[in-house]
Amino acid sequence: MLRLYDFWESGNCYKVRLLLSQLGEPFERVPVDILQGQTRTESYLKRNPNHRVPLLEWPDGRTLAESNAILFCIADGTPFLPADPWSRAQVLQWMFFEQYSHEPYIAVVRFWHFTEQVEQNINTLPGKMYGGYGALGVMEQHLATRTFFVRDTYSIADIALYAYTHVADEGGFELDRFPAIQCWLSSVSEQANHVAITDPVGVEISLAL
Ligand SMILES: N[C@@H](CCC(=O)N[C@@H](CS)C(=O)NCC(=O)O)C(=O)O
Repeated sequence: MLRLYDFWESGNCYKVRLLLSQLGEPFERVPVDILQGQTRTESYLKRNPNHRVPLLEWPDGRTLAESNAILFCIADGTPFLPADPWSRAQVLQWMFFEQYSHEPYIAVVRFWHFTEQVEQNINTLPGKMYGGYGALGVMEQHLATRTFFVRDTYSIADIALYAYTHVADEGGFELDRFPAIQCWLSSVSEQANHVAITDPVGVEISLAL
C-alpha cells in the first residue's frame, strides 16, 4: 500500500489526500508534526533530505517529494491528467504557477495566521497579500470563461490550485471579490469522491520519526 507522510493542515498534503481519495487508492497515513520539528529528525531526513511533507512512499521503498510531482505521477493514465502533450503542458503550466506565484503568498500568509506569526512578519505581510491577490486575479480572469483550468475538464491542475485557494480566507484573503473563483471552488467540491481538508482519510499509522 502507498504510504503518505502527512500534516493535516497542509494544503500541499491535502492535494495528495484528495487525489488518492478520488482515485479510490487505499493508503497509509503517517502523521508528521511539522510544528514539532518531525520533518527535521535524522530518520525523516533519510526519507526526504529537503525536510518537507508531503512525501509518498511506495511498497518497494521508493519515495517521491513535492506535492505537484506526486500528483503528476499518480494521476498518469487516469482521467485526472490528459494524455496529449499540449494539455499535459498546460496542466504543468498551472501547477508551476501554483508553486511560484500562488503558494508562496497565499499558503505562507495562512501559515502565519495559523501559527500566530503575523505580528513578527508585519513588514512583509503587504507584499505577500499583494502577491496573493495578484495570483487570484490571474485565476479569476482565466476562470471567467471556463469551468476548470485545462480543457474545461477537472484535472490535477484544479486540485493543485484548489488546495490553498479554498482556505485563502484563513489568511485574510477576501474571496468574495472573485465570483468566477467561487463558482470554480463549488464545481471542484462537487466532484465525485471529493474529501475536505479536515476529512480523516487513509489508514493512520504511527512511526517513530
Ligand atoms: N514545494 C513543496 C512544499 C512543501 C512544504 O512547504 N511543506 C511544508 C508543509 S506545507 C513542510 O513540510 N514544512 C516543514 C519544514 O519545512 O520543516 C511541495 O509542494 O510539496
